Amino acid sequence: MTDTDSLRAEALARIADAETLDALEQHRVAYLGKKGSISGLMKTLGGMSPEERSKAGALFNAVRDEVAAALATRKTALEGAALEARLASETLDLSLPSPDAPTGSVHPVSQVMDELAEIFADLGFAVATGPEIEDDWHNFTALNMPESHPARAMHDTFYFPDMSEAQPASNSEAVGQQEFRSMLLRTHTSPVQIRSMLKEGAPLRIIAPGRVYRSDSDATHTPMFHQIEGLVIDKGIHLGHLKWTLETFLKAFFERDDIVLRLRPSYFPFTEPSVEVDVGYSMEKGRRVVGGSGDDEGHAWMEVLGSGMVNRRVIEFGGLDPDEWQGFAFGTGVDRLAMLKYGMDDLRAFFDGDLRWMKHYGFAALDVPTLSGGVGVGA
Ligand code: 2NL
Repeated sequence: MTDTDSLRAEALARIADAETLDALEQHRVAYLGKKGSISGLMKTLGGMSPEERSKAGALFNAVRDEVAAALATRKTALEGAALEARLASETLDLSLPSPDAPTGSVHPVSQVMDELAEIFADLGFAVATGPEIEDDWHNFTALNMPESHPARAMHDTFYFPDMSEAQPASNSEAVGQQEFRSMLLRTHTSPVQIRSMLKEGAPLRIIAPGRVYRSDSDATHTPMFHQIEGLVIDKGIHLGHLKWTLETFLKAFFERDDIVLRLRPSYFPFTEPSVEVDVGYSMEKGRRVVGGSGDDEGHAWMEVLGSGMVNRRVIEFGGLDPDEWQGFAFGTGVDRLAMLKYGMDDLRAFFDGDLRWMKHYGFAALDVPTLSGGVGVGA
């Protein structure tokens, strides 16, 4: 018993004297560790008579608990002292100016995409997305461009190598036993809308923004660029709906009310009739927009959109009955819209990744376009 008392006294004294957390840990191991002296005491219980064991067991347990509690108390005290010492030695001067942290910026294309999504969300359009690697059925055939159609050649398509030997097409909407679907990089975002028609049915009100690819490269064309298309399918849709929607969109996007539209007849295989849309603004009001050219009445006109009433055949390819459902659609280049609105003059610089250009034309991360705050915050 006296052995136990002196072991207890020695342990408590050493723990109280421990100066560091390391020293304290060594004491814990020496007393309570697997091979520690208090653990050793516990092992002697096996050789005792039942009466002895219940008495000694209670005592050993009490000593063990007391030592464990002393270790915890000392540990808290040492940690507290360490923190006090650190706080005393480290200082922070809150009056110093903040360091020059590098800030990123939002690319004009991303900014304009967000502006477009915001404007069209307000008009009830959902954003639809789809694959950039497409098959020629969704990219061409369903858009009323059969294999022989000259518009296919006009699109300068990037085709993937013919994998027909390796991977026969499994899905065969328009594909016979012996035919295979060639894969390509989508040349417009129209296939996204075909997929939406097939999947969601009608009525439908969507915009499809995204990357598109054409094998074309010069001062005004890059092999990858951004397009946004819109599609409305419902009952009794007519050209008036198209004109109102595009006028409302363009006024919101260019943030001016004096915008007038000029609709010119055009041709796209997927719309009938097809309409090219020019936007006109009064030149007296100032604020020139890049690319505009004047006419006799002091109006400047810029071609901004292609559009039309969805061709009946395309509605059929979308799995709908064209006698029941009609629609309008439009498409335009996002990069071009960004150039017109924010005054960039070289498309190629968009994709050079030059940080000086980004610093000049980029947007602050918090310039989120909102209809209440204005969709186009100053660049
Ligand atoms: C342009 C013209 C256009 C469409 C795109 C479309 C999509 C479906 C059905 C019918 Cl699913 N039309 N899209 C219609 C007219 C014009 O784009 O100049 N794009 C750069």
